Amino acid sequence: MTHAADAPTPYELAGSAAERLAELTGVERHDIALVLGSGWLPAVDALGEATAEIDTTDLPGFSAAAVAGHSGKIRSIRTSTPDGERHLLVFLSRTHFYEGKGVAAVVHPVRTAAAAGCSAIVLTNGCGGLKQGWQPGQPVLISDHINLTGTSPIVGANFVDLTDLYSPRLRGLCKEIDDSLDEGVYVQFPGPHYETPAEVRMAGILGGHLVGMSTTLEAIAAREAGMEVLGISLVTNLAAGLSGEPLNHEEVLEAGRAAASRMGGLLSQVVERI
Ligand code: 8IG
Repeated sequence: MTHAADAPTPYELAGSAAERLAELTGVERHDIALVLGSGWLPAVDALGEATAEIDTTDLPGFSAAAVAGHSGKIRSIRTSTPDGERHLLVFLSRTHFYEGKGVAAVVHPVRTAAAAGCSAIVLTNGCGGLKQGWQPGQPVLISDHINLTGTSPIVGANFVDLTDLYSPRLRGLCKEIDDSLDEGVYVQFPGPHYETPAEVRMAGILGGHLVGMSTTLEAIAAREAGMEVLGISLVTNLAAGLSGEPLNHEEVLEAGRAAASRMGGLLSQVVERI
């Protein structure tokens, strides 16, 4: 996208959102951001004491949330760690690529988090799983991604390196907390329809293990902004064609409710150690 001479750049818009965020939350700088995907909302209460909750639409550049089970809210949470107090910035929903609002809208929360001071971001999602033996309700660490959206959040000749995009250090911390955690390559399809069984087979042949509709563009924007990225998928369903059952959004929400305490425990412990 190009910008009219008088329109703010995406970075300026994120800077304005971060300023307003500081005013509305009373928190000058946040430390770690989390984006909660499908099925992750029930885990949020484990993170700590909410000191403020605001509507995304109160900040410049955000538009309203569109999916059931997602709420357009941002929570500021205070936690204490052995190293002192931390301020978490938790997005209870995200803007998806399939909403058609443009890539800049998809990554605006990430850029706002960076402008608000966050040096790390935890991107979570609900997704379909391809690996034999994975069960609905199982969290999987994202080791790498394949971006099938055909686009990038970065504009212009900025050749951002994506080697080790999903921080090996942060994945290691998660495995110290729970050594049963598996890893996988996340494949982002544009959506909003789920894959056909043939597309799921394709994703597997390409080296993918998880299929979803989010995360990769946000991770790229986070890397561009210099943040450390942790990606965690909740396998809410077996990918299309693997279970013999059709996919539905209700099973996604149910998998989240069932796995909430495991995911809440994982998130709160890893955030404490980041
Ligand atoms: I939750 O099976 C959830 N989101 N593309 N495929 C894709 N997105 C998803 C899926 C899935 N499950």
